[in-house]
Amino acid sequence: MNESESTVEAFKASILAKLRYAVGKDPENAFDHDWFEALALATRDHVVDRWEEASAQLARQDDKRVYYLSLEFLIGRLLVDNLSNLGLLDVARQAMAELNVELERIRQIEPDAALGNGGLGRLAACFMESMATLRLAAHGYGIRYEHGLFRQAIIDGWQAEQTETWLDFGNPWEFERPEVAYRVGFGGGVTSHVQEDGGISQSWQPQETVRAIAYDTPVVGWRGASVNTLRLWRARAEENLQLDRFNAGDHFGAVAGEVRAESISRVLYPADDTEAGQELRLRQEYFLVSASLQDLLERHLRLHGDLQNLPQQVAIQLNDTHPAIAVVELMRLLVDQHQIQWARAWELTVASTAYTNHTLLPEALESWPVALMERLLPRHLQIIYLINAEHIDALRAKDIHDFRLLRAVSLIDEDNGRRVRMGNLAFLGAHSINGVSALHTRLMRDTVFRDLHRLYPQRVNNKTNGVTFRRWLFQVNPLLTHLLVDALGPEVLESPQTTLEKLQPQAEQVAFRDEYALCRRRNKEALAQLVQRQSGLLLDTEAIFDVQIKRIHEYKRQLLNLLHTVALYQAIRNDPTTDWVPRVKIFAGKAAASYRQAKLIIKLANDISRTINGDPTVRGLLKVVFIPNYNVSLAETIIPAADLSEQISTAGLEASGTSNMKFALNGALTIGTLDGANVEMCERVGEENLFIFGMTAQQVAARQRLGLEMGDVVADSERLEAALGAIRAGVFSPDDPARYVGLVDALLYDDRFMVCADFEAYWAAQRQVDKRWQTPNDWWRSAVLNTARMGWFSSDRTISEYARDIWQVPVPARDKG
Ligand code: 26V
Repeated sequence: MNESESTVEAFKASILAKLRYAVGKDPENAFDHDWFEALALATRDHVVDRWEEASAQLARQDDKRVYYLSLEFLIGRLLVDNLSNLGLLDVARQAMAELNVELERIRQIEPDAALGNGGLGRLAACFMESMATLRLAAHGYGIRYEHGLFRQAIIDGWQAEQTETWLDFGNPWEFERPEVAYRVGFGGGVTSHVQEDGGISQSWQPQETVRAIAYDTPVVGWRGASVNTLRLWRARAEENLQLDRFNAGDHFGAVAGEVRAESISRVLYPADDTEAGQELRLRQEYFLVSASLQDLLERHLRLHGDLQNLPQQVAIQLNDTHPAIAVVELMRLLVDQHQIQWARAWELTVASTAYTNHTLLPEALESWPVALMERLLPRHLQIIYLINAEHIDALRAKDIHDFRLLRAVSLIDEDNGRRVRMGNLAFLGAHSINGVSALHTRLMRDTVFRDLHRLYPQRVNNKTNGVTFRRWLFQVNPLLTHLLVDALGPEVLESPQTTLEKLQPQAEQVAFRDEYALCRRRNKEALAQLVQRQSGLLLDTEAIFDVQIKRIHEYKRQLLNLLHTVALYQAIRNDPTTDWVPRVKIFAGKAAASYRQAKLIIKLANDISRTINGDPTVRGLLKVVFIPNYNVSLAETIIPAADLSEQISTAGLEASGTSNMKFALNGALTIGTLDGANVEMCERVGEENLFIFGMTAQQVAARQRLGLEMGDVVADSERLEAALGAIRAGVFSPDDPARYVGLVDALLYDDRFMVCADFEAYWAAQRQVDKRWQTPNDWWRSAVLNTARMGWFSSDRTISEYARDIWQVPVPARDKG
C-alpha cells in the first residue's frame, strides 16, 4: 500500500468509527445526514490536531493579538472548506467513494451558517480565513444566533420569510465551552463612592444580568498553516427556572426570565422598525462587546499581568459601528474595574481600537435614543457624556468655536430627539478609521466624516476589500483551478496573488482560451441543472448568463437591470429577425423583511420572468430567472457559471462590493458603474476588459442637486418610456394592473438612485456586451485577463495591509511546501 492509499484507508476507518460510536449507526442503515456527521467529525479530528499545535505556537510566539469584533459572520458551509484547506479533499472523496457514498451529495446536507446579512458578514468570514492563512494571532468574536438570516420562499412571486434552523441537527464544527462564561449587565443605576485618596469612583449596579457562554469554532488556514478561533457567545439566563413560581403553578412565568435573557442570541438582526426590536438590537451589541472585552482582558492579564501595555499586545477591530459601544465598555472596565485613571484609560482605549466603516448611506448610520441608552446602559451614557465634554472642551481650547462644527462632531445628535451617534463615537475612540475601497474612503473624508477628519487628519485610511481565493476560486471552481495548475504549476495554489498574473500570455493562446471556455460551459451546465431541479425551467447554456445576485436594495439598482430586461424583450418582439444574442437574466437576493419597495422589486422580477418565459416570440433569445433563497452556497454555484457580472449601483453608494471581485476572479466580465471597488478593478483589469457606464459619483451628486424629476430624461428615450409604460400599465401584472403604478411614478418623479438618468448609458453598454460575445476570441481573451489580473483582490493582501498599517503586527513569513 502506498502512502496515499494508507491515508485513504485511515480516513475511511475514522469515518466508520465516527459513524458507529458518535452517530450510533452502521453503514447499512445510515442516512445521508449520518454520513455527513461522521465525515465532519472525522475531518474535525484533523482540525483539532492542528488547532492545538497552532495555539501552543501562538502562546510561544507571544505575538500581539488581533480581535475582530463583528455582529455578523456569514460563513456558509465548512466541510469542503476545512477538507480543502487541510489538503484532505481528495482523500475524503476517495474514502467516501470506497464506502459507496458520494461526497458531492453529502456535502449538500450541511446547512449554511448564515450569521450575517450580506457583504459585511461575508467579509468577516473571508478575513478570518486569511488571518489563519497568514498565521496572525487573531480571534473572531460574534454571537451564536440560534436562527441566522431568514430563509426566503417565493410564494406567488412574493418574498416570504421563514425561520432558518441551522442548529436543528447539531453543529459538528463548534465546541461548547461552558467554563468560559461572563456576566453581562443591563439597566439599574450608578452610585458614587469617595475613595481613600479623596477621588470619586462610580459603580454600576445592573438590574439584570445575563450569562454569555462561549462556543468555539476552529478556523483553518490554507494547508493548515494555522488554526484560529472564532468565539461566538450564546446568552443564557442566570437562573433557567424559577422553581418557586413553577411550583406555585405559574409555568410560563417561571421561565419568563430565561426567555428574556436567551432572546439576545435568538436571531440575527431583528427588524429594527419597532421599539422592542431596537432595544433587542442594542442589547445584542452590548452583549457581544461586554463578553468579548472581558474575555480578552482576562487573557491579556493572564499573559502579561498589566493593562498599561494593552495597545502593544491587543488590537481591537470594530466591524462597522455595530460593536462601537466597545469604546465605552473598555473605558468602563479600565476606569471602574481596574482603577486606571481616566486620561490614561482613554489613551489605552484609542490606541487599542480601530473602526471600519462599511456604508455612507445616511439611513444606515447607527444612532441610539439617549433615553434608551440611559435605561439600558446608564453608566455607559455617563461615560459618553464625559468623553463628549472632553472632546468639545479640547476643541474650544484649540479656539474652535464654530457652532455648526461643534454640533456636527458632537457624540449627541440634538436635532432628532437626542440620539447617540455611534459613527462619531467610533471615530473618536479609534486611532484608525478605514474605508473599504479607495472611492469610499475619499467620500468618507468628504462627506460623513468631513469635520472629524479635519480635526484628526491622520486617522482615516483605506483598506480596499478582498476575498479569500481558497473558497472563491479553488473550492467553487475546481475545473478552472485544475486548468490554472496545469498552466502555472502548483505555485498558483500557494500564492495566487502573485502567480495569477503569469497567466496573461495565455490569453493570446486559442487552445488555452478554448479550455477556459470549456470550464465555464461545465459550470453553466451545473447551474442549469440546479435551476431545472428547482423551477423546471430549461436554460440554454449557449446564451450569455447575465447575473445580478446580492441583497435587494434600491441603490443596487436591480430595477435598472429589470428595465433593461423589459426593453430588450420589447426590442426582440418588435424585431424578432435581427440576430439577437441569446441571454439568460439571473437574479437572486433577499430583501429586508420590512423593506416594502425591495419586496415589490422581487415581485416585479418574478412577474417579468413569468411573462417573458411564457412568450413564444422570444423563446431561445431571452429567459429570466429569480432563484429563491440566495445564500453563500448558492453563490458558490452561480458565480463560476456567470458570463456577465452586474455591478450597477448608483455611483457613490456601494462602499466596495465583494461579489464583483469573486465574479471577475472566475472570469465573468463586469458591467458596472464607477463605484466602490469597481473603480480599482477597472484600473487593474484594464478598462477594455470590463463594461463601465453611467454617471460618476461626482456627476450623481451634481444631478441630484438639479432635482429628482426625470420627465425630460424619459421623454428623450423611447425605449425607456416604453419599458416604464408597459410595467405601469400592468403588462406584467394582469392580475393586478395597478401593482406597479407607484413604483414607476417614483422613478419618474423622485428618482433618488438615478435609474432613469443612467438607463441609456446602460443600454448602450449592454449592446457592447453583445458585440463582444459575438467575437468569442475577444470575449474569452478578456475573461482570461480578468482572472489573471485579479490577484490583488485577495483578502490576504487586505489583511496584510491591516496588519502593517492598523494593527502593527508582523505577518510571519510563509513557509511554502
Ligand atoms: C444597511 C442598511 C440598513 C438600513 C437601510 C439601508 C441600509 C443600507 C446598507 C446597509 C449595509 C450596512 C453595512 C454593509 O453591509 N456594508 C457593505 O459592506 C461590504 C463589505 O465592506 C461592502 O462590500 C458593501 O459595499 C457594503 O454595502
